Amino acid sequence: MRKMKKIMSLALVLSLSVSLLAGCGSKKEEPAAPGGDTATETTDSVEGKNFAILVKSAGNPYNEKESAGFKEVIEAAGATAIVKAPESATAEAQITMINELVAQKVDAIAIAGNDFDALQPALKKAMDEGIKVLSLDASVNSNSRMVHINQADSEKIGRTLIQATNEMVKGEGQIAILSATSQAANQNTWIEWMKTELEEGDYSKLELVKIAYGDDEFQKSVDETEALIKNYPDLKAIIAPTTVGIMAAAKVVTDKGLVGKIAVTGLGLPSEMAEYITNGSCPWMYLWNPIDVGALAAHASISLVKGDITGAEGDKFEAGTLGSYEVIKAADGGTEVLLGAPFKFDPENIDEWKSVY
Ligand code: RAM
Repeated sequence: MRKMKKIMSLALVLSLSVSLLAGCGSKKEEPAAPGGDTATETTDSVEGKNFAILVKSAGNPYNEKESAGFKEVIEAAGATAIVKAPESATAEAQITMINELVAQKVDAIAIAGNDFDALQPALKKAMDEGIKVLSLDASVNSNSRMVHINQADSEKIGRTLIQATNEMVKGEGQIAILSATSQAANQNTWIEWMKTELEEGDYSKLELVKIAYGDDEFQKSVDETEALIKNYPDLKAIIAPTTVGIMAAAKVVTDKGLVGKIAVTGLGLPSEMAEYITNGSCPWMYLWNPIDVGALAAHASISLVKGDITGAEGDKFEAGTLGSYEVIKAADGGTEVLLGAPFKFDPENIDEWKSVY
């Protein structure tokens, strides 16, 4: 735990002064990239090239941290980072922005998808024009991307959240999930693993009564939490696998004087959740470093544009201070790069982390 914290702090500090291994890319012949790109050229430098990141929506600090990590790495490589975020987390808004980026002839697009399938025509068009496309955080389907940057093992996240909740409610009672949008691939995958854990484990006295969607909007997440509490007076826990949702749920539970009666857990930013971990509304929660998710996506984007990788299984690349990564097979039939393990935040460590991210 101490070692882990040290490594993460070090990575964070170093990521602020990261210098890329510009000029170290080895030239090699690559097969055609998924998505129809015909030829992959190789280049040693990305100076002057344009790298876009398109996150789920504006006003979400998690997305802002992802974008900051991306920008830092891209600019350190002498390239330009274009940061895009639609007002709300919809596929339509992202399609408009993808089309703009294609018209701008950017070199790469890293996207946290608001829909698994709906972005395919727009992203395929981008790849047909030679733009390198990858997803991060929330994947798009394997025909719409060259590789996905996955923040942590999805099965582990889903199963761990049920095990934690079970412990918090002492094995008994009604529980609910407060998610982001109903179309988000990351939340939906985690929820599927939560359901699998509920079926496979010894949870006969736990009852999942409802999955609500706050759309990663704070007020909607507050409203949905209030509705859960009203409609299920015996509710014992809320699992929010979204940083926006978990903060909204913890605030409502706190404001209504329900600390100790309803436990909130899920995935939260330490900076936003410190007060709720301290007051006990959220006994503990999990996350990874969103700055690193963005930074890893930037390194992968650069390696794709340089032609060092195509996103094929077995591809290897250097991600600066984050270390070396390998492209592996993803559960959805495509490929992915796994950032690392999720990290647990509790009353003992939250004060050390709240200023980090
Ligand atoms: C929210 C977003 C994001 C997710 C985190 C955990 O900020 O939905 O996609 O990864 O929560």
